Amino acid sequence: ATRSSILLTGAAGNIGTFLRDRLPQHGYRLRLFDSRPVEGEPDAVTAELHDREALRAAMAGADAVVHLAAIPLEAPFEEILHANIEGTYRLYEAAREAGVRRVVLASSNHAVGFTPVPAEGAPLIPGTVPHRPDTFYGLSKCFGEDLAALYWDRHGIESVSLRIGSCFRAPRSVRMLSTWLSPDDCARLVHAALTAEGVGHTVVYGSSANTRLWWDLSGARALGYEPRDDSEPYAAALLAAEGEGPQPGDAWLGGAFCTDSPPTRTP
Ligand code: 15L
Repeated sequence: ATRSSILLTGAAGNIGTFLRDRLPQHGYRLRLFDSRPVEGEPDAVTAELHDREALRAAMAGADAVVHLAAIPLEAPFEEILHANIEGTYRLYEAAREAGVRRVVLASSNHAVGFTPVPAEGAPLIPGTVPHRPDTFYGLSKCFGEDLAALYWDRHGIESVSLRIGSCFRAPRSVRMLSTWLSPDDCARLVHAALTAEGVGHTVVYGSSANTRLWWDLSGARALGYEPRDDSEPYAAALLAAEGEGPQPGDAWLGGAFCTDSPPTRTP
């Protein structure tokens, strides 16, 4: 069978690097795109999403796009506007022009960051809660989800928007015991989002099968995602290091992003 060809934007980034290492094992051929050079990948395209010609050339013949490219933390509004909001618009326009049928979009828990953390024993947060962005960064992810909906309703381009939790090699805080998405589960989730049929425009949460999960993974499971990892083995060490006392922002899903000093991009 011919392997499908995926345009991966943000290929040099944190999640991009995880997916570069893993998606080929799921049977994909990758074309890499990033504003920064991708280490060890001479064929990667180094260009801005605003470079229409470079994006058009990279998109030509792709079966689908996995769109990760963005400023991944809080930044001044003008920077978010340029990179995340306009960048995602440019991506969808290029997909429409190239006739690409599916986009897997990296949204974020920060699109709903000001949603209260569920009390113990309360139902998990469903994918249908209203947008409650916690930062301009989170707002750009709300925009991305809505743009995805627009391009489905108006142009018939399917999207799966993944409200990713915290995708790192290992959880880095007590909060991430709830939000962690392991790199392997991330690849499983993206594979499911690329292959599920009839997704239209779907929004799902992306986490591993964490014991302390806050949100409902049934949307992702309906795509065929079967998480295999759980952050719980990291719990004892993280709780010992951090203590069980309250942390700034921990009443809300977005954690530190909900405080007066959300994490910002280091240049
Ligand atoms: C995100 O959206 C960020 O890009 C990432 O750096 C993490 O901070 C993550 O959310 C999180 O909520 O932990």
